[in-house]
Amino acid sequence: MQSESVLHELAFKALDSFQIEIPSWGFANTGTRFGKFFQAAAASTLEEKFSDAGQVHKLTGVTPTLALHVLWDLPHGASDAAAVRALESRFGVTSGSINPNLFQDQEFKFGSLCNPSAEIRERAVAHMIDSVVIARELGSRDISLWLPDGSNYPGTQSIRKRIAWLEEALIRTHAELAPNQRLLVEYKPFEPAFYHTDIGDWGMAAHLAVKAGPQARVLVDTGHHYATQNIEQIVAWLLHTNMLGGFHFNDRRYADDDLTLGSIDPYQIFRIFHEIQLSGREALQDIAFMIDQSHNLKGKMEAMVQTVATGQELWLKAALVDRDQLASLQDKCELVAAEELFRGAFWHDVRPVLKEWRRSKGLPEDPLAALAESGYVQRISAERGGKLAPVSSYA
Ligand code: RM4
Ligand code: MN
Ligand code: MN
Repeated sequence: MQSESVLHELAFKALDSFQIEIPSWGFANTGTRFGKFFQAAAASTLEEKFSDAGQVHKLTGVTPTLALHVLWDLPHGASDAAAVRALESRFGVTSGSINPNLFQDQEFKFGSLCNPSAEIRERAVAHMIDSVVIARELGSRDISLWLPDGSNYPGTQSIRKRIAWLEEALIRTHAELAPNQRLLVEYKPFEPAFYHTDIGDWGMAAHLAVKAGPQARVLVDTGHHYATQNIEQIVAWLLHTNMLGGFHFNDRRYADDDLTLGSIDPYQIFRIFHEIQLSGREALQDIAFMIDQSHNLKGKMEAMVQTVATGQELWLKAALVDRDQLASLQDKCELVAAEELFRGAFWHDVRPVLKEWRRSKGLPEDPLAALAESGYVQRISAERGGKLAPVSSYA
């Protein structure tokens, strides 16, 4: 490990470079396919989601943008943009990635961009193009596509035809992007489809992104892998091929559990962060860090603040790896020494320096405690608790 003063400087630099986008759906009532447990503090309007996001940003200082889901947050499309703009300035956070919704409409039962019906595919492409327009109106760089399409039974759909339809749809969407916009292609091995998913892994996503055009990249959702997959290796490949567009961070134990970041396997996030930090500062500009979580049991505000703080801790730990020293140990095949150096950074208690950094920025030292002291959750629970109306998000 380096000297204390070097560590301190490194830590501050690392923390200055870390920002993470929070999702609007992380504040709303969500559930599982078995049901939902409503929370009094849950946000049910976009105004409430912006208010919560503004509060998280005020407490942590590192969440300036809010990811929006078109159907849940902008049901009237681009004509909602002016209202969203007003919320941005009122609550001090701006719109982040725009997430099209191709999974809730009844007509998408057998697929959206990959539906065998040309007419339905056309409607799905129109929704993608609307999403590009919404993003442009809101000044958002990224359109973040998660495609639910797939099939449940062997032999019931042509996998090859669907690849071609998807290529065509993404080429058409890409053609609508402004020069500063990007199309991020997310992958997921299963769910809602159980036999084949049209974008099932990072190879398929990377192929589609290349095919779509130069402004398309891959989005890695940490929960969208089989249990033993080596995600940092996928990240290293995407970095090497300049195809990494961003992340949906969360944690999982079994499937796409959407648990809070680092709650099950913090070492994995550390390993991913290490690969990113190896690739240098410039690359960082092009990698969108986003949270994609659904807090069914934990308080939503608490879970979000906890997640952001955990992200900072793990980012900081990864920054403490002495990368020159590690490279030389790797080259000499000094395995145990290399591993101990790597693990040493992971076990380093970064919380004191993180507190110091927060103080230096005029932020509360302990954002979770500050949230509790602020009385914000009690206030919104009292204000919102009465309206436990069902909401449409199942994230
Ligand atoms: C998917 C995927 C998407 C998210 C939806 C709601 O599993 O992770 O990114 O927007 O859920
Ligand atoms: Mn996701
Ligand atoms: Mn997911």
